[in-house]
Amino acid sequence: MATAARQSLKIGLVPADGIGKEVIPAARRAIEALGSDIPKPEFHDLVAGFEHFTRSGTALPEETVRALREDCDAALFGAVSSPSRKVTGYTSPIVALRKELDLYANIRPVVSVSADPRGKPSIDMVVVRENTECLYVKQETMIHTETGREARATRLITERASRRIGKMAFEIALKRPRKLVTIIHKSNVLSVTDGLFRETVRGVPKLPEVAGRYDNVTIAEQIVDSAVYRLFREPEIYDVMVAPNLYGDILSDAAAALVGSLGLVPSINAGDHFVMGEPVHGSAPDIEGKGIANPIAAIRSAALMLRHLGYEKGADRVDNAVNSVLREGQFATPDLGGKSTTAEVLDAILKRI
Ligand code: GGG
Repeated sequence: MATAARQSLKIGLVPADGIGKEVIPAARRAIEALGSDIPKPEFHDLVAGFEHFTRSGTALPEETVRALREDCDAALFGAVSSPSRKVTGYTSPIVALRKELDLYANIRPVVSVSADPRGKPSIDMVVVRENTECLYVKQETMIHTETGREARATRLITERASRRIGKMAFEIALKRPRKLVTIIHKSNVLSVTDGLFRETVRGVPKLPEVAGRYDNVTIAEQIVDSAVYRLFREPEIYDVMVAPNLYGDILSDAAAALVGSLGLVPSINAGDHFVMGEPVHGSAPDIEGKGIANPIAAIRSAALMLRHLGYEKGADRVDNAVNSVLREGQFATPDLGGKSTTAEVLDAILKRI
């Protein structure tokens, strides 16, 4: 996304549930610390989430969607605690928001921090997850049969969505040294749906509108179960992984284990006209309100959002500050084996920005 000459940067903040309410304010502070390296930020506090649903009967108010569409240049979303059972009238606001704003790509870099600031990270991959289709279209039905209940779900894979997520993966690969795209699928079993995904992504470099553009990008593919196995055995084989929604969701959480904690891994939900940063972690109800949530994934998501908007310098300052804190090791929240609070980690990062 090219940098527009903006006087101000209007950022919607949707902390939503649980520790989202603790880490999104931390990300806001990191953005504010950047001063003139970015246009003056203007924050819009917006509501969504299961907690909001229990209070008001709405998980994603129309006003939140309208404000994001009409008043904001970008957004940060925290986390959501959808219940594991069906609740009448409730649907996941994050899944809905990705669709409403057509944020079709969930881009999740998983990168370790090397001890030497000039060293190469041992883990360095990007999971590019299709964000609007697959089982997340949430078309589920239940019927009662003679032998008991029978539940069905529609899994939607379209050529259009597979093509655009494929293009996104190839564009990301172009900017990386290894330029390798691995397509994740299960088309040995799901030959129609995953078959279409695999074939369409493979076909992206042959599209007339990108003729020659991806000639230097290598394409590999991997069946999803073996991809998970190899992710843990030999993570260095991956560069950019592109996957349908559900596999991408699972793979990126799994990959987070390779870098020490889900509390470190950022993401953006990107479309052609809007970007929304979002930590990969969930709402973590077990630690909510204790002040010990790791703010790094949210802060890195803010950096990723700024980078996507073209504010490289600001994004670098945030990422470098986070990397210094992780390298120094003095301030670490419990998920990383430390005893620091959210506020202490945030302060350490702000001092280094
Ligand atoms: N920030 C990522 C997040 O909230 N993950 C949990 C998740 O995806 N939940 C889906 C939901 O609760 O609707």
